[in-house]
Amino acid sequence: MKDNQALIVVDVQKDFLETGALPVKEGSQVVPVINRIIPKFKNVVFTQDWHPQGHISFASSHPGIAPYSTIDVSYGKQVLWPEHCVQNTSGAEFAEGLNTENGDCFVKKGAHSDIDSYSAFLEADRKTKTDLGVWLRSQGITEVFVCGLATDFCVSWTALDAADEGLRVSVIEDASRGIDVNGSLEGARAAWKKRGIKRIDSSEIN
Ligand code: VGL
Ligand code: ZN
Repeated sequence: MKDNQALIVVDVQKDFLETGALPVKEGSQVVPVINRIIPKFKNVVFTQDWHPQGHISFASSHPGIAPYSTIDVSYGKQVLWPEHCVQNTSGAEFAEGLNTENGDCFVKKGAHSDIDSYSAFLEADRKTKTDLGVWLRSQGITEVFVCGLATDFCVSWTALDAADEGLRVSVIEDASRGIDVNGSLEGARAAWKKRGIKRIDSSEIN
């Protein structure tokens, strides 16, 4: 455990588990892996996707357009999803059994109706910042380990923005699972490589 390292656990919420509204294959399998590594970190961050009803990322907000298709919005391309992680619903709660008790920082994102936010640092307009960057700096953190759901969306965007913040970044792949829509998983891994983001297994954390 090093004082300058943090674990960032991204969106391990009921709606992203196998039985959730936006199911991620094998999603629940990340829970025991994450619980095992939490005690190895002095600083642990938990994020939650936290959307208002009628959110721009919901297919139901765009009549006639099917879930998992992509549309153009003011800030670029937006994949449309089934309604998920609506604020204060059970689907937005952390997965059963995830040890969030000793979390040091909790970040809710995607709460603006007209902007999505995959990243825990910066919303999809690439302007609206969360408090996470400031918090990490205030704790003297220079290296982060990112895991959770989904590998190719919120985990990936969070890892890339962490690199932009000047942090050393690793994605813990066995503590993450992906959605893999239209080559998104392969695209994410290619982007990490370009940015010097490492792919590791939880067994490499000691
Ligand atoms: C996520 C799609 C939509 C994620 C969130 O947590 O990866 N994916 N909202
Ligand atoms: Zn979302």
